[in-house]
Amino acid sequence: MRKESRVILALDEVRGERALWVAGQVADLVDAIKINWPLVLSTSPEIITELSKLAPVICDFKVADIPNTVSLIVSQAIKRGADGVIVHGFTGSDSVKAAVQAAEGRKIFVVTEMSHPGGTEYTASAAESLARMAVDCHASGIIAPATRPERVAALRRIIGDLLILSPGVGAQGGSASITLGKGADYVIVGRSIYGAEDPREAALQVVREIKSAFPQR
Ligand code: NUP
Repeated sequence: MRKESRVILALDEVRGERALWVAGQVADLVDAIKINWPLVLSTSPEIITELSKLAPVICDFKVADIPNTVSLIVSQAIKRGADGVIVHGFTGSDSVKAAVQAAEGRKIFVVTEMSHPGGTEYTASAAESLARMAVDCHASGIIAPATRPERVAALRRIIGDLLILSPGVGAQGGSASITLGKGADYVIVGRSIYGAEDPREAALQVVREIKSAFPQR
């Protein structure tokens, strides 16, 4: 995965043709494209392979299951061309280890505190243990909330140099530059890019905001 713009597009567009068009518009501006169930269910798993021709693809399947099932899901995503898969950690370390093993060197990201308001109800209190577990299981990184940048900073202190991918920028109210300033490696941006009339211009706005906050990067 590149580390240039620090922006990952969350492509939750359910119209397959428009999704591919948006991906084509911004592929050179973003470091990866993250897809989730809405796009896969409205098109087909083949979309993973299609998009992987344009940019590294992260499958945000939030896998939460027993180790055997986790392993089967991760293997299928990797076989189709995914560069990474997002899994839940509350299932326990055996499930997360199964994901890391099935990824065969591709990336596994563990969800810690979720970015939406409900994320404070259950995930916030478990987030630090989940982050520690991600380190112990040799995950590539964690998902942490751009909507609560101070939590990104706290989780960064726990995970050392693992990657932090932070959703919640734009539509959910988070700021790209503040989140990166608190220690995230990448921000994940969905609706405010793919939902814009001109997705390339919307992506450029985020890229410019980051560049002006960190001109030396
Ligand atoms: O805690 C999380 N919050 C979150 O929004 C974990 C996630 N994986 N996401 C995903 O990031 C969410 O499912 C969506 O695909 C994307 C954010 O999109 P948007 O709010 O920028 O449209």
